[in-house]
Amino acid sequence: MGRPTTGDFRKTDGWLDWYAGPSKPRFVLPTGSVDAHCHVFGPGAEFPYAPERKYTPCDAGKAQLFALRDHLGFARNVIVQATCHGADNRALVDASRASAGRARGVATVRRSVTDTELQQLHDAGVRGVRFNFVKRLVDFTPKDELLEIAQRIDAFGWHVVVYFEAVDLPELWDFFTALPTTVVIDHMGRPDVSKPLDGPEFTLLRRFLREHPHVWSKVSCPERLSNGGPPALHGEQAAYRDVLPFARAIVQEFPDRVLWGTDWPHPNLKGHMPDDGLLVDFIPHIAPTAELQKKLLVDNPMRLYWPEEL
Ligand code: 0GY
Repeated sequence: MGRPTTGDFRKTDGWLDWYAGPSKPRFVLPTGSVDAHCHVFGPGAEFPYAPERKYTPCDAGKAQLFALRDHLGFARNVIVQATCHGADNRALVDASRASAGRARGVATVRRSVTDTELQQLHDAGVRGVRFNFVKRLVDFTPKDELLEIAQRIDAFGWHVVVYFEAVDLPELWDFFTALPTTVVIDHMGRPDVSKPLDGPEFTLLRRFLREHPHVWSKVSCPERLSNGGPPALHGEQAAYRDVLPFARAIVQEFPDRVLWGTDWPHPNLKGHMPDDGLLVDFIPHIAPTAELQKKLLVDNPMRLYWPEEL
């Protein structure tokens, strides 16, 4: 896959580059599996990073993403606009167009977006917008603006992906339930996995999912949520063990509303950069049966991103 570069931009201090030369997973992905959460970064020389960004990543372009897809055994990608590109979706659109129909996208748009621009994004494969509430990543956007965007994109049949920290769910609850579209929660709403599974925060997330059938969750990012170290071996039971019960609980209770993604190239990771092959080997620990694996990796993402093929 080659080594990451920085282009003309100076990477954020301490930025970890993605893992070059990932291993081959032991877990054989079901045919037609979708990596439903990944990003492209630039390359900055071609698709400059946004002036309002909170970090400058290493370049991580479409060719490297598609090489990883093939190496791991995925058939398709859902490319999620990363905050370092702001509302400039050109890198995402370029990657999606180059994928020959094997990628769809989740964009970031502002209130000023026109219907023509939304149609162009749709034609390029965009099927959702992302609202980000993680304060270290974005500036505040008023909720009435976001609601207006949600109403506009609902007309295109898109959904809203939301990224927030677990402690903020109570404050965001009413806003999320007012959204007219399907709502997809990134990374299980970032639970603090040092707290008990049946503690108030995660119980609230489960209640939120239980009471709102239009809400889905990604069960991705064990490497981001874990307080333990990386797995040393393929299929090692202990890998990210503290995250396991959280992800498994969501998959088991809401098997038709869960998605999984690598999160490549893993923005803002501290401590270690995961080998994506080992990350794939985490999947059977959270979705232990072939039926659950097929829902998580094929049926659910196809329903959301390629419904015309079902
Ligand atoms: C993720 C997580 C992060 C970053 C972004 O768009 C982004 O910048 O999503 C993070 O820093 O937690 O989903 O990739």
